[in-house]
Amino acid sequence: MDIMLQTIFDNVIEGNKNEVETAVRDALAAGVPPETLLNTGLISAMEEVGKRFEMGEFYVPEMLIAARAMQSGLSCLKPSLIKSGIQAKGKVIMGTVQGDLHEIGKNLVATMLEGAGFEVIDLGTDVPAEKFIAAVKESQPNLIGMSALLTTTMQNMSKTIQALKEAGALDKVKVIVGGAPVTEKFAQEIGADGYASDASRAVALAKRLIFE
Ligand code: B12
Repeated sequence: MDIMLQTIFDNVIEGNKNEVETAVRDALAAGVPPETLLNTGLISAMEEVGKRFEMGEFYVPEMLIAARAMQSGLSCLKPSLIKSGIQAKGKVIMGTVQGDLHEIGKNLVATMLEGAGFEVIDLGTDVPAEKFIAAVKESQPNLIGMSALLTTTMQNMSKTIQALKEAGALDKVKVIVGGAPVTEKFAQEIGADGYASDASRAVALAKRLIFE
């Protein structure tokens, strides 16, 4: 791995927020493509953090400080990921479902959607079905994006879709789902309109569902 990417990778794992910010800025200035920084530097570091947690080498506090470092790296990268001057093409409501506090993937999907010209309304994490329903009524989006990172909270995607249907909130709105444990098969089973495994596929999916 390139030395700059290695520096980002190592500092995310160690949770060194300031070092991550500096390294991301330096790498951008040196002309490293933002997508490479994102995938090889930031995202792969979070994967390593997950592995260490699974092996019992990392606990929640380590995971949390690594996540903070990743988030600040992501904010430095955001302007480069978002290409300015693109007109909004559609409105998307994003949220992590009830019981789930993981937000990095959801934020990344939101950033990439913004970059592609969508208006994104971010409901945050631990979002109950009622909040999704209220937001649909208030903002009339084209699409809802739900994220879940825990096998336990995945089930709340199904409950939320059910509740949205019962409230008549899905008549004109489509739902896409994602998050590490979510699969295409699961998405179909719970009646979602689409699934994507990463943020750039999420953008392609959103475009397809809204404009085709
Ligand atoms: C960081 C992290 C945390 C942080 C989150 C901080 C934050 N602000 O987000 C903290 C410390 C809070 C945390 C807590 C917990 N965590 Co945690 N966490 C992680 C970790 C290491 C990384 C997740 C991440 O950010 N990945 C990087 C992003 C970019 O990837 P992503 O989220 O998958 O998103 C991408 C795609 O999935 C997709 N996507 C995501 N959302 C959406 C939405 C749509 C619509 C679409 C289309 C696509 C899409 O696109 C994204 C971009 O490419 C994972 C390990 C892992 N490898 O996933 C564990 C992990 C998810 N956590 C786990 C666990 C167990 C927990 C805790 C229960 C630990 C505990 N004992 O307390 C708690 C639960 C708290 C809660 N109620 O939510 C387990 C889950 C196991 C399971 N099968 O359910 C994992 C897998 C770790 C492990 N290997 O055991 N965690």
